[in-house]
Amino acid sequence: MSRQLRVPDVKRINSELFTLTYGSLVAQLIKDFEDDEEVNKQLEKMGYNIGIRLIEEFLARTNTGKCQDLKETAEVISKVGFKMFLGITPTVTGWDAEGREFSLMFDENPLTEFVELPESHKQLRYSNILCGVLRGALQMIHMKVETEFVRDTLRGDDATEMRIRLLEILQDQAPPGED
Ligand code: MYR
Repeated sequence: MSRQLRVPDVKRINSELFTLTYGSLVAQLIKDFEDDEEVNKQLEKMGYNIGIRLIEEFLARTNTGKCQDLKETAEVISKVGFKMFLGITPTVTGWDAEGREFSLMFDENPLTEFVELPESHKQLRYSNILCGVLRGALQMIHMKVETEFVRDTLRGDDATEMRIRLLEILQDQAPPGED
């Protein structure tokens, strides 16, 4: 009788572990702060502190040169940044007339697999850590941005959309850490 060797799908297991780990982080914050708005802030702040470090790895691993404009930056964020760190490629869309604002549309989001938000947490911006990561990473390349999930299927919206607004191009200065 031949024995079948089953090779575990390590990628899938890692991804599930990642999702569950993030879920427990959010659950712990909810327990600690008992207020969705405060949890949203904490997630964003954590993301920011990750982003200001993660950009170094991103630039080192990708050899990305300076982008010509925000449109190019947006494409790099989606096709290289998100692809590299989360294995997804959100769609860049929704540009304003001045080319200073755009949206990332998430058809998939590894953070929210298996997640359902209870009615009592409808104000929770569950994936807000991603807003912070992007704000921190862009701050390090001198772009001060505002980032926000304006729609989220987890909250019952028809799509998941992060809006990114360029506020200012910064002069050379040390990035403020947020603790
Ligand atoms: C430049 O103009 O200096 C290069 C611009 C590259 C910006 C790329 C930012 C990557 C952010 C990664 C986000 C990943 C979120 C999980």
